[in-house]
Amino acid sequence: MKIRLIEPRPAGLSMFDSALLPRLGLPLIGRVLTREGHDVRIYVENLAPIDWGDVLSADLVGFSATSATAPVAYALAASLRRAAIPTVIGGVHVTFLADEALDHCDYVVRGEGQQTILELVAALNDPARLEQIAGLSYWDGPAGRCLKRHNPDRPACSPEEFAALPAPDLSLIVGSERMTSAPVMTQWGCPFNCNFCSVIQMFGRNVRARPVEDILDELETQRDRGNVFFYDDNFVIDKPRTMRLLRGMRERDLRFIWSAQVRAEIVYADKRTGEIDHELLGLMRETGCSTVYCGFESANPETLKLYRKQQDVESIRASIRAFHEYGIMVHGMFVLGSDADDKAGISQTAEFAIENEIDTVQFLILTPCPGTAFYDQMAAEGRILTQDWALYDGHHCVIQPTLMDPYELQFSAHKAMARFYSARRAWRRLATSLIRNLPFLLRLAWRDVVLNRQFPRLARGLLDRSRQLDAVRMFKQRLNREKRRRLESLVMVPALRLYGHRQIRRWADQARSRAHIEFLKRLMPRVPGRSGKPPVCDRAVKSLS
Ligand code: B12
Repeated sequence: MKIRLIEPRPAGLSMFDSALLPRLGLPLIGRVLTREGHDVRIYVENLAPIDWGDVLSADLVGFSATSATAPVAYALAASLRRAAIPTVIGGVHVTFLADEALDHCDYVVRGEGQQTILELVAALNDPARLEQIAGLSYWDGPAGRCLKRHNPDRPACSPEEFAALPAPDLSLIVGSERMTSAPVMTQWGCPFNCNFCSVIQMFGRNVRARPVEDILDELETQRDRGNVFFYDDNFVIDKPRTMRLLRGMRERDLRFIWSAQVRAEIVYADKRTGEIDHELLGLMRETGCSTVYCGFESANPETLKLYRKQQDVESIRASIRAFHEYGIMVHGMFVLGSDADDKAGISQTAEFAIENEIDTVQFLILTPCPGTAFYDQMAAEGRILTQDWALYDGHHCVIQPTLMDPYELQFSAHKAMARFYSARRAWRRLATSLIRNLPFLLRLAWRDVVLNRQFPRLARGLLDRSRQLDAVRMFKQRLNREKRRRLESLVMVPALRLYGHRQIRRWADQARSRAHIEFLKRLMPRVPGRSGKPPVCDRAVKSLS
């Protein structure tokens, strides 16, 4: 059967536009389908445009959607359905809103989809078998009198089944060579219970981990890429296992520059005494860890409690210090707008990030993703402002906070980002780094740029905006790991900060952001302050635009 799979890109600009990375659901599903002899191709819109000629001749088209990309996926699926092409959709959003998704698609795969899709494809010519497929939602009954049917949930795959899953087939993705890193996932699930996160509802708290040897084998196949991003929601859950993986990388001489999502307290050998785990950090550094993505969430202890984060502010500080001591960059992920956050609190969080010298940050606005405890709470309290899912990307305020107006939350989060990503701060950091490392950079410029036979191609690429990323990648591929690592640590942070600076401005300038800001402003009470002036936010928005 000819099957085409699509991961649509979200509408509008976001801070993640430069991350040329797919989610791994479709490559995994692609792998299990090709093993059964099907002809599969995957389009990840962020990586390459969709070839509609190819898609329109498929026997089945599948979509993967998060909340923010669900509206685009629905629109595409609805138009294919009108062309009488069967469509199926899966992913973290539709798992919890299958009824909604069926309005646009023929089939919805809820939860983990790798087994359900095989059963669905096998049953397409025999609709009587559909009702036996766990985790499937579909239209049932004679034409004109169809009803939505939701079969019972499919239990999450067992640790043994998980361990036996094949590695996702990235080669099925059109444009996979443009990926900025090799994405590798070693575990599914998260033992924690943060109230805004949909991972626990989707993959459970019972963590399943792949055998270390299999992961090392998968890494062997990615040697050419140079960079690896471990997608685990929490890369260090079972420390001895992580250490075995890292030692295995060292033994097999897998020289990657890698990054991963971790929690702050992994830096401790003993949290009670504050003793730092030098062995783990040393091994991370030695095996090429360049950046950790840390879900710090907030510098406000009350907010951390409300999020059920099980983390204190001191651990955040200690972890930044410890990672930096080992030359590992820190990307701090914060979620703003809890019931304990006010405007001053948000600006303190921005100050905290600057003072503690976090390298890069994301200040996202607390968003109620369907399926989460937080969504249920917001819905029950009538605090959801819009169900335009395209706005559920952490860049838009879609709830009524308690200590602020929605507009104030939107504005404060934007201001926090703009403050952190100030151009002045970025240039200052670049200048200091360049001066400190001048001899190294001059050597590099001479040996690896001027004497590089591909210099003319490289120069042309760097001058052409649309090919800059490819040119940078081509250049990096020529360097050995130590040089690449040093260069990245020098240039990466200022470059990302300048990118952030530009992207924040572009975000605020685009029509859909302005429309949302106007929508939030209309929700503001129109009572002038005691001075008779308009509310502070009204004045503030002028400085935004
Ligand atoms: C890697 C990753 C990223 C990458 C790549 C992003 C991309 N291309 O979307 C980066 C870092 C750029 C990123 C950014 C963001 N991300 Co992100 N990200 C992830 C992460 C950690 C892993 C994704 C993955 O590969 N999972 C593993 C695969 C196997 O799972 P899967 O894709 O869901 O597929 C399985 C099932 O869902 C199902 N399935 C899925 N699709 C389909 C399709 C069909 C046809 C079928 C049959 C089945 C099926 O079967 C698959 C196998 O079982 C997830 C968390 C997670 N554990 O999933 C968050 C996650 C997807 N991200 C999330 C969010 C919110 C974001 C951001 C908006 C904000 C942020 N976190 O900083 C941005 C927006 C990015 C964008 N452009 O849209 C949320 C989405 C929640 C929601 N309801 O929308 C998640 C779930 C994290 C969370 N804590 O809740 N992200």
